[in-house]
Amino acid sequence: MITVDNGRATRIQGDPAHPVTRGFLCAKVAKYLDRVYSPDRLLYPMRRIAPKGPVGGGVRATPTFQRITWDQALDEITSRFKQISSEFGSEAILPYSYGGTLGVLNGASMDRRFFHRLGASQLDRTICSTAGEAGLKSVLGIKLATEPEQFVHSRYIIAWASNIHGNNVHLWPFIVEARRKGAKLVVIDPYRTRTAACADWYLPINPGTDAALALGMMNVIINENLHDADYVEHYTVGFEQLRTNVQGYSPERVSKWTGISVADITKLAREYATIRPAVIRVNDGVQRSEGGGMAMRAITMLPCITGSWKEVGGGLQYATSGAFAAALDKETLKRPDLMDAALGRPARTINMVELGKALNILSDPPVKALLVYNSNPAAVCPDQNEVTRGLRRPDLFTVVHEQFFTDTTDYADIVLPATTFFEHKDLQGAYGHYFLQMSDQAIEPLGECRSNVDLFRTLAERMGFRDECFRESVDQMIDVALNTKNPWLEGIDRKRLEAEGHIRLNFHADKTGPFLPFAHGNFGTASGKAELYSEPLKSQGLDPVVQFTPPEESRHGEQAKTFPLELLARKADNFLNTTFSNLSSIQEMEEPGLLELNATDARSRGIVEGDTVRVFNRRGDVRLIAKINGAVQTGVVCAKLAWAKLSPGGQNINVLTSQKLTDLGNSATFYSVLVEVELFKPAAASN
Ligand SMILES: Nc1nc2c(c(=O)[nH]1)N[C@H]1C(S)=C(S)[C@@H](COP(=O)(O)OP(=O)(O)OC[C@H]3O[C@@H](n4cnc5c(=O)[nH]c(N)nc54)[C@H](O)[C@@H]3O)O[C@H]1N2
Ligand SMILES: Nc1nc2c(c(=O)[nH]1)N[C@H]1C(S)=C(S)[C@@H](COP(=O)(O)OP(=O)(O)OC[C@H]3O[C@@H](n4cnc5c(=O)[nH]c(N)nc54)[C@H](O)[C@@H]3O)O[C@H]1N2
Ligand SMILES: [Mo]
Repeated sequence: MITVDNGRATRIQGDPAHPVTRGFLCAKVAKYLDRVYSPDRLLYPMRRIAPKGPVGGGVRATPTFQRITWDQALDEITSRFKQISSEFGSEAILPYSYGGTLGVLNGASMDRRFFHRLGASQLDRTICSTAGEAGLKSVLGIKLATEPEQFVHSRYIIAWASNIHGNNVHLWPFIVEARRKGAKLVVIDPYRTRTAACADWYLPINPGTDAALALGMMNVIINENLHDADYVEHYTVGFEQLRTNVQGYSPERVSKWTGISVADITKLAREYATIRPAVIRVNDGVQRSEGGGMAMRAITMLPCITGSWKEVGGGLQYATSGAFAAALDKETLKRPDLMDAALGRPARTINMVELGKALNILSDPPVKALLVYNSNPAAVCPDQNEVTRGLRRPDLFTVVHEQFFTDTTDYADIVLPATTFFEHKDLQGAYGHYFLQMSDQAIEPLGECRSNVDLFRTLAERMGFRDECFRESVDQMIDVALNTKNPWLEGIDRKRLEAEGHIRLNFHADKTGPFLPFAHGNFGTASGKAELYSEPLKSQGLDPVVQFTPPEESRHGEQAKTFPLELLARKADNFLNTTFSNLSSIQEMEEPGLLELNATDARSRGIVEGDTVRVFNRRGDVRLIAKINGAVQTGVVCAKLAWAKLSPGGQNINVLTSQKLTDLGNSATFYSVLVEVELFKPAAASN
């Protein structure tokens, strides 16, 4: 809720009537006014007048850019796009977007229509969670989850690779309530997060070994007959194959990989299966490893064999977004059929994680233009040196639609000013709960800012695209999104959302009561059952049950001889990926530029707290300050994501991460990274 006085927003608050967020905001959004009215906001279209690349860590435009009008900017963009299309084909143009706004319209609607009609390359948006989604769906068929409100009924809560306190605070009060009633909170994470610090039981795990742990737990559960034979019989397929498979994962074997003791693995399995209801909050950390898809697959099997989906406060929560994907008409918002008009076929697809390759390795056609919005790839993409090498290409025409002068605008030919969510209207789904929401426009756009929807509507008009869909207003598009026959949307329309702000999807005729998506089967798989054996995986040449394969870039792989430390290239508790990392009021809450390491690893390298260290591998190096705080075990180090240009060497941890993809879902492997650390010697360092 935003209070506006004389056209200026003066206050932002949580909505006390919202059953999940319950009137409080996370620390960063509580300071959102600082972001909207920051003196560093990008307010006008600009054109580059200096060579590409960062200039002295600047967060303002000068001396790199010169102000131009929207007309000049649009003329230049459309003429370059037309020229590139005629010379190289329209697929030489690549959109690049991700999580800037998750609004339904400003996230994916007019932009997609525009690029489809243009015949541009398609972007495979894999940077966050596609491995987890593929792993989860291989079992459940659909991305549904235990709703947060049910956690108060749980008696055993496992936070598995899930930094609830830092990244998902709105779930926390439900856990506090459950614990007041006696629930136990277990945290499985290689990093001692804020969540781990206040858990009842913290199990540090070796990075990338979660599939082994889940298989070990199933070994104990099945061999001790703690599974729910009735649920398994009615609602799963492949249990016998799973039973055979888990025999290879005795707690003794699993202990060697995971670093968790045999006694603890056994105790965890027994407690999870017998203290009911038990819920698993598994999050993305588990799937940012080479074997992340199979890890999520293995973990997802747990509530399917214990039958915990039947219980209020049982089941598993990864993401609830599958409900919105099923209910809303996203296809009509995006209009993929427009590609036929442009090309007569679907355009080629480029994986966003492999931007470095896409920009540097000659493909047919080569990428000659990049339009970035909702994203800061120069900072968030893995293998940053390759990304910035590509972005530096003088022949690459780069347009960036942004709110700030980010690491990516440092390489833009044209920058365009973007609105914040205060300045445009949107429909919002969610991935942590089941409420559909309307976010109204609170204030007029600052300066000459335009929303993503407006930008792409205008670009379509300038390109001469005459299709009706480009003339749709925001309200018309919201109506399109809501106009499905899906029963979950029954009785929900724009007018009601405008009046009520948020409405829970209708899972029941009486519209209330807990949602138990798989209490009676109803899985979204081809068999309609939880697939412990998967024909689709088999046909892709993958293991149809689930196996644990140690990541190559881990202590188990060959490269560990040269680079013995496993790096967790994590998110900051007070930033949102790199968003907010440029605001001083938020920087105060975060200590940036640290390398957290264990005392043993520090000592053997002659490093003491506060030393400047060089962290390096074959891909690059970065300068950080050593912090020895017991957050990680021997063999693991940790550093956090922020704007690259704010750090002393002008680089962030993504110079160390790789473009290698996960086993399922072609996602990024931000947490399978080997490095070495040494004291920083100015002459020896390359930055
Ligand atoms: N404050 C804050 N909140 C955020 C974000 C942010 O940047 N800052 N980002 C948002 C976004 S885009 C996302 S996707 C979500 C992600 O939220 P989370 O799913 O919580 O994702 P991560 O922080 O990537 O990872 C969670 C935890 O997994 C741990 N981990 C790393 N490797 C492993 C492993 O191999 N095994 C296990 N068991 N754990 C491992 C990490 O140490 C981390 O504590 O958060 C959202 N919320
Ligand atoms: N090392 C490492 N790298 C990571 C991760 C990690 O944990 N470790 N996490 C990964 C994950 S999970 C994710 S989701 C990605 C996130 O990658 P991105 O989505 O690129 O994340 P941000 O850094 O938040 O950048 C979003 C940008 O969009 C801009 N923006 C916000 N709203 C709007 C809008 O309405 N319009 C336009 N045009 N722009 C807008 C913001 O100003 C911001 O600069 O990063 C990934 N990268
Ligand atoms: Mo993400």
